[in-house]
Amino acid sequence: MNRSNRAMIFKLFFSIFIILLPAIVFAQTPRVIEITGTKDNTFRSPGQKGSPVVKLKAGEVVTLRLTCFRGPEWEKDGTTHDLTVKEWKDQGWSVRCKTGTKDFTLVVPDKAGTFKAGCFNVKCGRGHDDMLATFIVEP
Ligand SMILES: [Cu+2]
Repeated sequence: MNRSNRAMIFKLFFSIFIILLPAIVFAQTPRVIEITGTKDNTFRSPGQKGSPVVKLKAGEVVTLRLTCFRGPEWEKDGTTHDLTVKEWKDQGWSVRCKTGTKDFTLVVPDKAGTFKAGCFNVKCGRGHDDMLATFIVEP
């Protein structure tokens, strides 16, 4: 194989790589799950009324985008709410937020089922015990 053939093959593969790059990047970008912890101590999700119900795929990587507002009570360090799934706690599904928006990259565990998420650890005042969301994990 001569030099110009090799250069052509390199150009061909490089072009294919450049064309496929957006697909590769897009496929690896986790889905964003937006949840807001409100000043009234509820969880809300865009496009939904009431307590959020979020469908997830077992094993899926997601970006949990948590936006928090300060309720009637908060912790000394400024933490306003947390979002915890008790069954998944050891896999990172217990995150805390201060006022503002924070992203968490999390892996949905493999077991299908319905799981409750709640503000279980930060005493945010009135409504705290009902500050819930539901995750439905599909196989
Ligand atoms: Cu709370």
